[in-house]
Amino acid sequence: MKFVLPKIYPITDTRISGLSHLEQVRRLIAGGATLIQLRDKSAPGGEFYDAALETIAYAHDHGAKIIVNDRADIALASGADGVHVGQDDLSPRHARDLLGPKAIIGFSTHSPIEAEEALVLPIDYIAIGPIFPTATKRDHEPVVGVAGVRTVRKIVGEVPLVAIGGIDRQNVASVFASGADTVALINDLISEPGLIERRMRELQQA
Ligand code: TZP
Ligand code: MG
Repeated sequence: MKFVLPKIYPITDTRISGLSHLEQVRRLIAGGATLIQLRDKSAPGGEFYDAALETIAYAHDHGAKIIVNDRADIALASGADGVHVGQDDLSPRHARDLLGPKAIIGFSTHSPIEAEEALVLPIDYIAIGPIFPTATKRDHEPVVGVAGVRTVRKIVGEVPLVAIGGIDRQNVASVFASGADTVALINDLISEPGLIERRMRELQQA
């Protein structure tokens, strides 16, 4: 059966949470997460690989999947469930060649045009964003708003659509109402380390 994305797709960040990837993953899984992306823009490759390895072991023991951000090489070496690549990373075609048919491959887009171009790629979901302004991603592309989600939903048809950027407990319902299948979040979910499990539960009920 084709992989179905959960509604809430958490992304880790060691700086924002002040916690290791593993500790974030533990708390997110305790709150009900089944798919988590590891994102680390500053760790050296070897460190990110070690973090991926221990996190994947824990996640797999608890029935959850791990997607590695940016680095198809680390996804392959660590036995991750997939990779999430951006416009400037190793292309989805090359990632698919490396990781094989069973891997989950996600691809970032930032406009209706990029989303349309993504339709021919060997990917499992299209991400669109940022939806709202966010301080998490430096120099981010212009926000597309919920109107952008609506436009991209029409373009991509049945392809799973992940919305990202500035999403929180207050605006999440508007993002789903605009056609997103899934929302990916960092700040609202993990910025208060003591509340990660609770936030994960709250978001799933939103
Ligand atoms: N790509 C587009 S916006 C963004 C990424 C990785 C950051 C999302 O983080 P937050 O804190 O949920 O806005
Ligand atoms: Mg990237």
